[in-house]
Amino acid sequence: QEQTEPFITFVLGGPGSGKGTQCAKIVETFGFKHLSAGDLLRREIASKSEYGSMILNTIREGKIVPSQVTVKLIQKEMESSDNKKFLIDGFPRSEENRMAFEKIVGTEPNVVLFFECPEAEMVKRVLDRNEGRVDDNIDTIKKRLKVFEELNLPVINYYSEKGKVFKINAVGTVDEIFEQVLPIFAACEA
Ligand code: UP5
Ligand code: MG
Repeated sequence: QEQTEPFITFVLGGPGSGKGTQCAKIVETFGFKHLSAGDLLRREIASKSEYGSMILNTIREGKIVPSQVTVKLIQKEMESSDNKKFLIDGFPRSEENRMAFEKIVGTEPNVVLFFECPEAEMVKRVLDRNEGRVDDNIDTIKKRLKVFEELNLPVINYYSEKGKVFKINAVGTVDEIFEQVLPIFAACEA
C-alpha cells in the first residue's frame, strides 16, 4: 500500500515578521496543518512537562531550545496528523536544528518561505502585540534579533543555495503580503 509523501514548508523570518499571521491565511486558503514550533514549546511550558522550566528559561533568554526536544514535538504532531501538508513555523532556527530535523524526520522541506522585515518594524510589532508573552519585552527582543541573524540566516542561506527559498517582503498590510504568498502555493497545487 502506497503512502503519500508529506509536503513540508518551513516558514522562517525574524521575531514579529508575521509568520504566524500568514500561516493562518495559508491554512484558510490551502488547507495545510500549521505547526508553530514556538506554540508547541509554549504548550510544553503550560502543561508542566519535564522540560517546561528549561524551555521557559530558554525562551525568556531568546535562545534556542535543544534540537531533540523541538524535533520530537514536531515529529509527534506530524505523525498524528491525517493532513500531510505541513507548515512548520519558526523552525529550524539554526543549522543544528536543521540537521537534527533532517536526520530524525528523514526528509527535507519542499518549500521554504522567508518573511523579510526590517528590524525596527519587527520590534514595533512585537512590542505592540500585548499577549503576555514572556519574550515580548525590549531586552528579550534584542536577543531574539541577534540569535535570528547569527543562527537562523545561515539556514535560509543553506536552502537558498538549494533553490528552495521564496523571499517575501513582509512590510505592508497582511493582505498585501499574502498576495506574494498565494502564487507560491497555487503553483504547487496546479
Ligand atoms: N502583524 C502581523 N502581520 C502584520 C502586518 N503585515 N502589519 C502589521 N502588523 C502585523 O505577528 C507579530 C505581530 O505583528 C502580531 O501582533 C500581528 O498581529 C502583527 P506574528 O504573525 O505573530 O509574527 P511571528 O513572525 O509569528 O512572530 P513571533 O513573535 O511568533 O516570532 P518568533 O520567531 O520570535 O517566535 P516563536 O514563537 O517562533 O519563538 C519564540 C521563542 O521560542 C524563540 O525565541 C526561541 O526561544 C523558542 N523557539 C526555539 O527555541 N526553537 C524553535 O524551534 C522555535 C522557537
Ligand atoms: Mg509566531
